Amino acid sequence: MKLYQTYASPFPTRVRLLIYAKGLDVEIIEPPGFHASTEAKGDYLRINPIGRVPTLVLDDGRALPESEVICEYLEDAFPEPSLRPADPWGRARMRLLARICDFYVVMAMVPLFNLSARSRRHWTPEVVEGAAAKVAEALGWLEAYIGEDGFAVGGALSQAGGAIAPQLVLAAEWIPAAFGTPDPLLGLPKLSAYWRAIQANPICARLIAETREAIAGVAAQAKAQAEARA
Ligand SMILES: N[C@@H](CCC(=O)N[C@@H](CS)C(=O)NCC(=O)O)C(=O)O
Repeated sequence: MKLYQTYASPFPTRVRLLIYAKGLDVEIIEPPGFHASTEAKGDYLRINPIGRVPTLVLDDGRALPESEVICEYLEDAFPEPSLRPADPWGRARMRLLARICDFYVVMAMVPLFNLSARSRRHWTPEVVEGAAAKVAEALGWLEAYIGEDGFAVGGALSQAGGAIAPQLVLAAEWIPAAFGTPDPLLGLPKLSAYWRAIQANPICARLIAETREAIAGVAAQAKAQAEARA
C-alpha cells in the first residue's frame, strides 16, 4: 500500500498512528506538486479528486481519501492490534474526540495558519487573540471528554491519539511560540496530563516528533516568503 500525505497536516497523522501500531507495510509519500498551485496537483487529482491529504492506495490501485474513512478501513482490513475501544460507548467517545479536533480545533486555527503566511504587519491583535480564544475554547471541549488515565479513551492507545497529538503540537507549542499567546493548556488539567502522557508513548512520541519537525519547516518557509513579500 501507499499513503499520500504530508507530515505537517494533522489529518494523515491519524492514519500513520494505525500504520505504526499495526506494523503495516505502507510506502509513505508526499503527493507530487502538492504545495504548488491547484493545476500542478493534476496527477494527484486523478488519484484523489478531492485533492487533499491523506489518500491510501491499495496494492491493486484502488484509492481511498479522507483520514477517518482510511482509519476505519485499516481497522476492518487489519484488525490486530485494535486501535478502537471494544465497547460501543468507548468507540463513540473516540470518534467524538476526533470530531472535536477536526471540526472545532482545526477550524479555530485556520485564521492563524492564514496569518502565519503573511508579514507581521498584518498580525492584528484582534485576529490573533480572537483565534487563540477560539482554540482555547475548542481545547476546553476536548478537556470535557478526554480520559483521566493518560489515554484519550478506553484505557489504551486508540485512533483518538492520532487526531489529538498533532493538534496539541500546534495549539500548545506552535501558536504560543509564533504569536506570543498564553499557554492554552493552563486550566485544562486532564488535557495537560494527557499531553505529558502521550509524549512518553513511543508511537505518539514519533507522531509528535514528525509533526514538530514538519511544522518547523513550514513555519520557516512561510516566514521567508512573508519577509520576501513585505
Ligand atoms: N477531511 C479531510 C481533511 C484533509 C485536509 O483538509 N487536508 C489538508 C491539509 S491539512 C489538505 O490536503 N489541503 C489541501 C491543500 O493543502 O492543498 C481528512 O480528514 O482527510
